[in-house]
Amino acid sequence: TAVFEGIRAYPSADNLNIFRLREHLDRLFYSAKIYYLNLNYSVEDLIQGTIEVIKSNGFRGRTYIRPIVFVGFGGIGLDYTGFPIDVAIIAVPFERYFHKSAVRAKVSTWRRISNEANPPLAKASGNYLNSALAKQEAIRDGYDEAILLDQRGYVAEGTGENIFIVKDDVVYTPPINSSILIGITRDTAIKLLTDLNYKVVERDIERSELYICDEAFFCGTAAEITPIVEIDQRRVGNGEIGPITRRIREAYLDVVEGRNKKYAHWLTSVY
Ligand code: PY5
Repeated sequence: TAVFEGIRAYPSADNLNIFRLREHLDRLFYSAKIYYLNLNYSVEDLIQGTIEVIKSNGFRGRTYIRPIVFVGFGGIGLDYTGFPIDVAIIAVPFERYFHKSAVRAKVSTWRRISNEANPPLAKASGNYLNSALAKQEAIRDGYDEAILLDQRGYVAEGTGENIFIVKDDVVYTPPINSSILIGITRDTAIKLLTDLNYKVVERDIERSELYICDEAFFCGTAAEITPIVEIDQRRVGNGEIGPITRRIREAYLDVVEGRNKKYAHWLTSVY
């Protein structure tokens, strides 16, 4: 019984910076709250703990951080009232999640878990069994990633990423009631696209819109901005990485690698 986070740290010219650490830890706390997991630590404690873990490992390159809050020792049942709630923070050197510059995706035969059963906006460990089914199916069918539809049949998200599509220079992404994790990279992408003067619309997306869009990309901490160039044996646009996807990917890297001073407040320096 656990909730967790996925966070990245990136080297800049003179430091290693954790991207939107506070927002990730805030989400960890609200995921925990949903499952009645009451931590004896504050966000401030976990910020310090995260920095300490990276420092004591001496990491200087791209790093992935995985804090996990879990029910500690007490018994084997589901009534964990009064059991200790433990936290572990793991950090590992980590470069790319997808080992390709652009990916091919398939709409999964599995549906995304629903708010009526396992709320997707809590980043709970159990949610990833749904993701694992979809991911394994996609990989075994020769694709790189799966796109899950929600219980209503609208596009929800990837197995570990949010999704955006572009049509006629407008950018669309599924709304928060479409069984998604409210991604911090999604929020970052919306802000950066708006800065670049693109119109971003949060609305339900039909499966068939995936087949007629000009561009599509996944975004997430691990995936960063990953272009999607094929969906269900149909080329996205002309099958090349599109111009808006290219721009947002560059803008994202400028921010996380410390080149965009406007968003310096999103970076927590380790050293
Ligand atoms: N949707 C799901 C289901 C996710 O697991 C993730 C992140 C996202 C969206 C994007 O959220 P954010 O932008 O806040 O990272 N996935 C984790 C990650 O570290 C784990 C992937 C295995 O990217």
